[in-house]
Amino acid sequence: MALGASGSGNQLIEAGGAEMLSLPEIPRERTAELVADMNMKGFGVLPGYVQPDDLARLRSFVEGAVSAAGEQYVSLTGADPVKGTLLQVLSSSPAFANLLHEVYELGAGVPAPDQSLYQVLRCLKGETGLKHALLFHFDSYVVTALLPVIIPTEGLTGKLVMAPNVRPIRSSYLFNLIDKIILDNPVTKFLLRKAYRSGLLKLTQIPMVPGNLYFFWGYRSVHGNEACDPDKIRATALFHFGDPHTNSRLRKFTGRAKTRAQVGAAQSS
Ligand SMILES: O=C(O)CCC(=O)C(=O)O
Ligand SMILES: [Fe+2]
Repeated sequence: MALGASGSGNQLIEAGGAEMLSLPEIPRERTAELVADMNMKGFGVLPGYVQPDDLARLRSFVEGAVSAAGEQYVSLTGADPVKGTLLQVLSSSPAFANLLHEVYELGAGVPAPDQSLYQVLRCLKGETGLKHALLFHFDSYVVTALLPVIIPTEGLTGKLVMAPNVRPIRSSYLFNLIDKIILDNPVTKFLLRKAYRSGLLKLTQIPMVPGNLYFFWGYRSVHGNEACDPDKIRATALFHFGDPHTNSRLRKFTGRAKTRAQVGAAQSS
């Protein structure tokens, strides 16, 4: 369903007078459809979430960042390195945070925790970009929203691939850690890559369209991206929300408590 058909119009969002971002308002019924798609197909899409003009400016920013990295892989984590861009405006917009909270609540059936969004701009290019293909993993956060910024239009386009919803939200960090140890080791990763490339492992393939906003249960789904041509840029902005294990003493003990989203610092502040 096209967003324009929701009839609710766009909202202009301003950040410090610098950037204006025009975002569609998503009615709750549309969010419920999105969540149903995430549960049933593995992912939901809001087509044309970001306007072409906004996207064009973001594209120039990415090209600059990749050029500064010597036309190689670069990832920018948090709001600071993307200050003044649409990505910062987006992650600090209450409407955007509310959308992720609503997805969380409709999916998890419990109130959204008081945590900020964790954002990453991930740019693949060159040989180093290729090294980031098919690195299958679970995210640490329940909801993943993915905005493709630049996607190659021919050759290897770097589709998102996933085995959706293969695990529940674990009741304890220990079970989550066991899952991660099983998946996050070089042997499993190698075997999964091999099985996928040989066609033995069938995964849901999602072609990426810049400007669309894709949602999936990153914590519950094994996922990664296919390779993209090393001479082209593939850039995706990721917004993660809802870390179920912030209070785990085990995580603090094992030193994996690098809490990247801030707890008790909701975005709307
Ligand atoms: O860029 C992508 O398509 C996915 C990246 C991802 O899953 C992640 O950064 O957690
Ligand atoms: Fe991920």
